Amino acid sequence: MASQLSAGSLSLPINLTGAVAGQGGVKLTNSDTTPKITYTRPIDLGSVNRPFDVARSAANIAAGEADLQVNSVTGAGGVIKVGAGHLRFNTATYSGATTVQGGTVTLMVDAWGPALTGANGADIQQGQIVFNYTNSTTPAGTISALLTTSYASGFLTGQLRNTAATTAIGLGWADDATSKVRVAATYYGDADLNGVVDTVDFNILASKFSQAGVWAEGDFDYNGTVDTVDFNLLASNFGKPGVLASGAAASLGAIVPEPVSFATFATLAAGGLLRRRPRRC
Ligand SMILES: [Ca+2]
Ligand SMILES: [Ca+2]
Repeated sequence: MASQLSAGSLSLPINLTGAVAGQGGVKLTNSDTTPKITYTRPIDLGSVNRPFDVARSAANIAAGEADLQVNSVTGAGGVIKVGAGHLRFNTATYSGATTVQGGTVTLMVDAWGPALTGANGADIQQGQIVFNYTNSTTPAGTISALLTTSYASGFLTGQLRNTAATTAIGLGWADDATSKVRVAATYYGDADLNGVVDTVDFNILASKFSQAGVWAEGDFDYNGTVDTVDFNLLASNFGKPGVLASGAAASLGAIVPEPVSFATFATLAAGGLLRRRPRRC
C-alpha cells in the first residue's frame, strides 16, 4: 500500500516493518523545483536494508538542496539510495551499510557514524556522498585514509568502497575547504569530480606534476604524489561518457574521441595546452 505526499513536512514517526530486504522503503517522485520534503520524526529502518528512492530531474540538483531530508534514521538495517535526487540525513544511527546507487546522499555531522565508523560502512556504486562539516572540522584526513586503504582492493572492499568499481572507475574525493567533503564514484583521472575526464582535469594534474597531492590535485592512485602513473590513469579515461547524474558532464567528452596515449597528451602539452593563457599584446 502506498501513501503520497506532494510536498511539505511529515511529523509522523515512520517504522518500516517487514523482513524482506529492498522492500518497505521511501520513494519521492516529486520533480518540482522548489518543494522539498522533510521527515521531522525518526525513520526506523527495522532490520533490513531499505530503499530511499529520490528521483528528480538533473536541472533541480544544481540547487544543491536536499529533495528529501530526514532528521533521524535508526534501526538495525541499512539504506539503499536510488534515483538521481538528493537525500539528506541529519542524524543517523542505523547499523547497516549506506549504499548509494545514484544521485547524492548528504550526511550531516551527526549522520557520519554509519558510513565512517559503523560496522558496514558505505558502498558508493554510483553517485556520491557529501560529508557536510558545517560548524565542525573537516573529515578530509579520515576520508583520505579510508580511501587509501580501499584503493588497495580496487575499492571492492573497505569502510568506504565501491562494489561496482572497475579498472576505470573507483572513488575520488574533494574537500571544498568550506563545509563539504565529497566522495564520488567516478573515473580515475576525474580530479574535479564532475563525472568526466577532460582538459580541466589534465590541467589540474599538470599544475601539480611531480609534487605531493591528493585526488583533487591529480593523485589518482592514492600514493600521495602526482606522477606518470596518475597521468596514465587520466589518459586512459580521457573523453569517456559522464558517469555522474549531474547533467553537467557528458557534453565535454568529445575533445579526444579515441582512447589517448601518453604520446597524444605529450603532443597536446607541447602544442600549448599548458600555456593557454591570454597573450599580452
Ligand atoms: Ca572532471
Ligand atoms: Ca599518485
